[in-house]
Amino acid sequence: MSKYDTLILGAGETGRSAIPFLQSLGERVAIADSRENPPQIEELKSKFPSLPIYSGEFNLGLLKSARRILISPGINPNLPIFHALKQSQIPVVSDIEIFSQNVKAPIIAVTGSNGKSTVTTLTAKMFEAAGCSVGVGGNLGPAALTLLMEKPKDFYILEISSYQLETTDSLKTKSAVVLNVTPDHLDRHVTMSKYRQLKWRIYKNCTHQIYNLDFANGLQNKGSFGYRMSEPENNEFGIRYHNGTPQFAFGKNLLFPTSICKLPGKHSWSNILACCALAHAAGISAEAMQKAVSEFKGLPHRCQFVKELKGAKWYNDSKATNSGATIAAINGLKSENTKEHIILILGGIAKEDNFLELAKNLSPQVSNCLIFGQDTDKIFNDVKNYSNTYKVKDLEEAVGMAAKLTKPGDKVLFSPACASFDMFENFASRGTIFEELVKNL
Ligand code: UMA
Ligand code: ADP
Repeated sequence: MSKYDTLILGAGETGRSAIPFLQSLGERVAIADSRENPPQIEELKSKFPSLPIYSGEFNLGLLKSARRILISPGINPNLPIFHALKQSQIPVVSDIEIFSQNVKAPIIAVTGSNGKSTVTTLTAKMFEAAGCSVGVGGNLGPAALTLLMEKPKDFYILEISSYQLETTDSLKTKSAVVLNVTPDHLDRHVTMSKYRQLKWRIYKNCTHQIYNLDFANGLQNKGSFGYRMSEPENNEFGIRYHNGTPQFAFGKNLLFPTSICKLPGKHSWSNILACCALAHAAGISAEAMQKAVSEFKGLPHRCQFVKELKGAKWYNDSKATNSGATIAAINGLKSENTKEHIILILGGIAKEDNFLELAKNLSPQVSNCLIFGQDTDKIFNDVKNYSNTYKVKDLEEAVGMAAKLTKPGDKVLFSPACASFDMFENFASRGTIFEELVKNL
């Protein structure tokens, strides 16, 4: 008999959420972290005194001592040690897999390169507006298994990453969407085709597959419901013009005017259409959708207005951790008046992304790019021919320089197109630091 029912790999949020849940099922659980001295160990020891905790490089003997392995999303399941484990038939699964095996209510699932957290949150608000109780979590936090330790809900609305989908097999959903697939996490998935295939796993065992019909790619099929940024056909959500004003619509039916949306950028309309389709598939009314959209002010660090200074508006889009998100922000903030410029601050860890597509979206509105962080040279080389481009030491220098470059009517957009871990704890602390620097100008 195996020594442990489940060995949890990774003592981060996922690992820590799994311990009490699996113990509540009566499982014999252990946790391992490949760092020599993970900072969470003391907290774990005091919270779970009898829990076996292993630290330091994973070893095959330990992995083989379990009936099942729960792998945290940040750990790559393609490491050689997991290949070596394959012969032993021990399943290596995500927290989403264990969630799926234990949940009793329907799941609505959201994945994509960008917009996941926004769509997950707004969809949940639509369900709440319709009087349903919802558990909301997954990649945006809290970790999915935390939700199963709370009072049972009518629906679970989960944001699911490609990392999680990689080790998820039995996820069964009421409705699910892949919002878009643009380059991200290629340091882990290597090719776009692998990355896309992982995202598409969300449609396996899905009652209502929702497709973004504006997103051309080879894997697209006709789903239960689609959405597009143009006139919708039957069973599609889209945009219709009525008396010259754009309205969200379902087939021929007008739902509500786009003017009730408080979020910047056309990508926000696309996100709203995705939410409507996910909610409609579960029987949520158009009234509930409208209420949620009209009240939703967006999430922090996603294209949020910070302050107006000498006629220039400053925006924090720290959550833009890939170039697709930054392109959406630029297009969303572009003004009709081409003399009103955008000064773009970006940089950090590029994750094997390139910035050639971003470069093409700079002209004519982005007058200056200020670049800082680990992959400054790579970004500089890709964008230097498309705007006035400067390398700066850090975010503080970028903010100071942007303040000198602005003229009334301009916008300063902090949309890094990169991960934050070279200089910050995470995207949220990066965004908060940006906002403080701007407020102190
Ligand atoms: N670890 C190892 N060995 C390794 C790598 C990591 O032991 O080779 C350990 C670390 O020492 C650390 C722990 O694993 O103790 C961290 O695990 P993790 O990186 O999987 O992170 P969690 O804290 O469990 O958070 C994860 C998600 N992180 C990642 O996918 C990298 C969180 O998404 C998510 O909110 C959380 O689960 C709850 O579901 C973050 C993220 O950046 C926000 N996600 C990516 C994104 O959105 O682009 C996918
Ligand atoms: P995710 O959870 O996928 O990272 P978020 O909702 O947190 O998505 O938004 C992350 C970034 O992507 C933000 O910069 C946001 O402005 C941008 N974004 C949101 N929706 C879209 C979309 N549909 N297409 C492109 N970028 C988007």
